[in-house]
Amino acid sequence: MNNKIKLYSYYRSSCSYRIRIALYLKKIPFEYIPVHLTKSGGEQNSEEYKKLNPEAQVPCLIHNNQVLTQSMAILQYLDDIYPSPSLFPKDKKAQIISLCEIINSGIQPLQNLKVLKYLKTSYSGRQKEITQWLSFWIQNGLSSVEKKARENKCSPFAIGNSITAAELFIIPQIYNARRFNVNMNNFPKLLEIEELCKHLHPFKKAHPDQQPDSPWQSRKNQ
Ligand SMILES: N[C@@H](CCC(=O)N[C@@H](CS)C(=O)NCC(=O)O)C(=O)O
Repeated sequence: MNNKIKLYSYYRSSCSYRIRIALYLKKIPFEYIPVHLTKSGGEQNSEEYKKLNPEAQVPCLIHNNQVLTQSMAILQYLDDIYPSPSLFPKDKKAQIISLCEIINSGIQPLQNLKVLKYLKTSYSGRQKEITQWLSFWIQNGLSSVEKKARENKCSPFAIGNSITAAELFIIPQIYNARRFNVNMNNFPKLLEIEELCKHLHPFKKAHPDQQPDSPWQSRKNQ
């Protein structure tokens, strides 16, 4: 039986980015399967993909004939089967999940492609206003994340003394915040976390520009 993990991902998807960082951090080999979220109405909406993941979203991870969706569940699964390094150290688990959820359920759903598409159609494509609206909500959520992370005064990390799932949510969210013109200078602790992570191999490898389906990669290969 082939036990190699398969990850259905899109280079710019922040939820897939979380899983990629975890896989590189834990040194878990995996096969990357791109799902283009915008081409021809979005490959996530194809009947074939929906047979695999009826939620019509990425990430989707296959392991040992199990189909796993929802990045938080996938991260916990990976942490169970490959405990080191731990993404959810037991003594800080609730705090870590609490921070992650500000992004996972408070910010990311609003920046999702299908939500933006809906706003564009319903509000006659007023892109500038839509970006402003989104940028407001991203800043609102990031302010709470910044406050929580600042409570961790004795370490440059968000919670505790090492990288945890918190950084796996923060870094992709910063990437998306920039796409939507959020001024990150309002979040000094988050910038400090970014500076620290951007030099680390798992974060570099998981970056959207490094993915096989990124336009940067196809240009490089031309
Ligand atoms: N709560 C889910 C959200 C997944 C999600 O929203 N994925 C986005 C990309 S980051 C997606 O596939 N969007 C497709 C669409 O909006 O049509 C998770 O954490 O995995």
